[in-house]
Amino acid sequence: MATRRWFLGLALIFCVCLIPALSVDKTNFKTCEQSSFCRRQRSLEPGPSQYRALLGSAKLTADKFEIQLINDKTKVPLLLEVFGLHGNMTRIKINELKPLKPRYEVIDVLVGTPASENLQVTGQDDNTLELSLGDGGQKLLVTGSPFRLDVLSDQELVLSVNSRGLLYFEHLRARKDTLSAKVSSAVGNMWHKVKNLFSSDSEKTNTASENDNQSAGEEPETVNEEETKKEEDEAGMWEETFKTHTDSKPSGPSSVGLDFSLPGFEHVYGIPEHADNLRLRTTESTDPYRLYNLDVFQYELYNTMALYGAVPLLLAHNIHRTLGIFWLNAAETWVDISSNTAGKTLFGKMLQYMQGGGETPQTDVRWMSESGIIDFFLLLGPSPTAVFKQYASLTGTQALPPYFSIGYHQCRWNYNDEDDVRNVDASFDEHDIPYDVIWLDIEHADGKRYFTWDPHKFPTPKNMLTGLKEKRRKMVAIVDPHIKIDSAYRIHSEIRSRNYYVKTKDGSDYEGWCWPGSAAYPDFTNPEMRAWWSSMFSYDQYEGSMDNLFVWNDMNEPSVFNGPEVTMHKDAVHWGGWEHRDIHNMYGLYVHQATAEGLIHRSGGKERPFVLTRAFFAGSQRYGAVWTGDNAADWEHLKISIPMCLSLALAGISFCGADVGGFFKNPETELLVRWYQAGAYQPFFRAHAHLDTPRREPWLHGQTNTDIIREAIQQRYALLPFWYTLFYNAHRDAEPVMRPLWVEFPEDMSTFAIDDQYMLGSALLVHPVTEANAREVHIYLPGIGEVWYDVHTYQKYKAPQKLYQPVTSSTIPVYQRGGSIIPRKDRPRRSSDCMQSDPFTLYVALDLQGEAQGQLYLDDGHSFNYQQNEFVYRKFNYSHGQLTSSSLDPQGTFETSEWLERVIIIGSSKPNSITLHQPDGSETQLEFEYNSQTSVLTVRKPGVNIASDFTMSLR
Ligand code: NBV
Repeated sequence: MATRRWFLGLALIFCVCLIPALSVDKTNFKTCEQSSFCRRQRSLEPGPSQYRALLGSAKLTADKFEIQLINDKTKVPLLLEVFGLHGNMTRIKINELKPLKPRYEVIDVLVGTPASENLQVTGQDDNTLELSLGDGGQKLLVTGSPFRLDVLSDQELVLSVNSRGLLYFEHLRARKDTLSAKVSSAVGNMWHKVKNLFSSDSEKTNTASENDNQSAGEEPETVNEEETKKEEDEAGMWEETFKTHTDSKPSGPSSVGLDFSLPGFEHVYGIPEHADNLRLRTTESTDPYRLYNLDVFQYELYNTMALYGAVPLLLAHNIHRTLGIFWLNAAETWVDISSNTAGKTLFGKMLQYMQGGGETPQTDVRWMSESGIIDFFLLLGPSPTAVFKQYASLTGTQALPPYFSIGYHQCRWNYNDEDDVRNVDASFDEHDIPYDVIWLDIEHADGKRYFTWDPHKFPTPKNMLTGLKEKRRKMVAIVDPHIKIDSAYRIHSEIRSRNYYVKTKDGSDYEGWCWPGSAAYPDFTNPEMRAWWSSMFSYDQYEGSMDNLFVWNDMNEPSVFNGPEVTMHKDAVHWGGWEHRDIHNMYGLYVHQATAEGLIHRSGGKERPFVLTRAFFAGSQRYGAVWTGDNAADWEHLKISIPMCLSLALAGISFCGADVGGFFKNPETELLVRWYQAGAYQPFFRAHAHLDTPRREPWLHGQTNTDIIREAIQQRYALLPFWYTLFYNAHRDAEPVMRPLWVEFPEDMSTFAIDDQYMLGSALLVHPVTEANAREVHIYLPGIGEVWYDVHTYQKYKAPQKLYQPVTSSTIPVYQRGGSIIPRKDRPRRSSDCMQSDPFTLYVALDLQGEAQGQLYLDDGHSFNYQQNEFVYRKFNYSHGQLTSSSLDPQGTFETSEWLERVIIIGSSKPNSITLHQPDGSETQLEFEYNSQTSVLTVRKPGVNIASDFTMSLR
């Protein structure tokens, strides 16, 4: 039996590895029609809601407003709770008033309990209640029958909930047929039994189990059994089969859904991860966007299929306002989007009437989740930055990465052995190409037993790591969450003996097939399991590891080769008795969290971790970087890497990148070179390749191409101080590092659908070449009354304009915005660490008023000491011929020897003299050069310490 399973496993691995790169096998993944709750919900069409809000049950307490809802058909009562939150946000929860057993409520995603504002009932008539929503001047109208919610801001309708009547709530129930009636009547008992599987933790179980909604409001009407029975005759309510897999659905139907109408909005974004354009499409004639973390082999582009990660945050933007809807649910979720329905809905009509005619655009969004409760946050902006801050106040900001990790990473599946690593490392030096990290994939471990090393290929990992350390470089090794079932493997036997594996519905350890053969899956939802996993990264536990070894979590959707849709069975059971169904989209987040905490733990809490993850959820930004998984060496995949990372950035995850060169297939040289050029301007910059592809390190493509790749990587390294400052701003203020043009130009409608170019911070506009044989690219330079400078030629362009930019194979179209100042380090080195004490050059690009501003953040680049104020945060300001440097945060105490070597003022006129004034009163005349053709002034050797105040005056 065991041999047969092995054979099957190997056959599977063989198929996965060797199938020629074609395209995704869609039959492996469910359509909405095949996912019974999606089918059921979608069959409910817009119309008057079946729900009524019982206005008499309304209750206002110190921190919330609550009211009961009743379904007029089934008579099942729900409880709706409204929390007005600080900072222009509202949270709304809808749960059953008296669920048969607790329904799952997401924990561990929010960074804390959001602070509430006082709500007030400010008006009421027969069918409506008006609430004022705290500090933002917003009102919430609760309409009784049919039930709906409307959010108004300064008398203007911003958003409506359930205005299309799509509130859908499958109450938990006992199964009606005789055989399973017994099963269902025992549901309550079983719940406690299942909990006992996790004996050591039972008292710590998610407090959702202690929910007590029983006391709220008035006595509900009796449940209409007949209606409930009618519903249940539908297939898929109590059992669902997909291909050869049967989902036992022990709790029966439990899905929830709701619609949101956004009058005045035509552009919606977010809900990563999909291989699609930045602006979300309407899904009236396709499947909805799906959020269900999956290992999709050879994913297809421009569609709504699910991928490895999910962030249930949608943003809407128009010239007046940006808002966000954060749907906090970790179960399989589908999102339908429709638009131009103004006139069809009551509110569209109302708005049209209020605005005096003309068809008002409207977008409607419908969320559908398989289980849990309805729990959503309305982030009312009104600016893009305000929405980013609101979302970050709930889920946290991007972790500040260690400095090395924003350099270049060299990866492939696999670097074969220690010699291979040494040779690749040496070749970078031979070819004068900077890099920071070399990566090891699954073949480095002993039989895919993570935390170990193959004794033949990697017999002396510490020697190897020491060699890299001497070059001031790092290594990343993969640690996947599927654990080989092998009693001689310590990690496995410890997890088993501690009872930390995910369970099957019958209570045994859940087993599936993955890279090591038969594998089990640690239950990362269990905090004890996470703490134990973290402890495995200590130097005395992870043998052969050193402080320059970092980690990569792959396959953490989780990927289960022989599971339904290549993932875990939904009826598998986690800590606290929750079904995998309830927490699926969070599994990867928990793996990432436990790993990142492990790296912090091994350093005694001192050092910042670097962990890359493939699966993610809301909040993953707190733990490190994300990449877009197994792309392919195609031009279209290069192109899609931009909107994919932009969508992630909008959803709080700034540290994003795509495999440079494409994972599957062999890139033609031109594509590889263009990909390096594009990747150099994306936040996470790593080349990676499939096991079966020929080697493609940067020096293998002829001298000219090596030179172009070197140049792209060197440009990345020169800009590292700028990147690091952007990451600090993301960490501190929730500003996306890479951002869509509309974030910077929110009133310019022509930017709203652009996703082949983007901004880095507010200073650089990047439009990578993503076409074969390109001779020119079409670039849109936005901003009324603004100017842009080509960073290579300093040529000045007035905006707004559409620019036809001729390109050669070495061109990367990048423009610095007039009015910005960018710090760079222009001396090429072996690695970022080697640049540590190098001097800075400031690139000052003047706007039409002759002004410019910029920032620089620096610290030790690796520890948490910045949290004790060991940082430098400077502001540069140029106006009226004076450049001043002052502290942006005087609390910063970091001391550095880094100094200012040069200032380049772009768009300048020629001065007669330049004087440097320092705080001690000294004045120094500076040398300079002026190029009248380019209008560029180069000021030589100011020589001041970069952390000190100074003024430089041009006369
Ligand atoms: O570990 C092998 C690969 C890895 O190189 C890749 O980056 C991951 O996305 N892994 C997937 C598993 C195999 C994919 C065919």
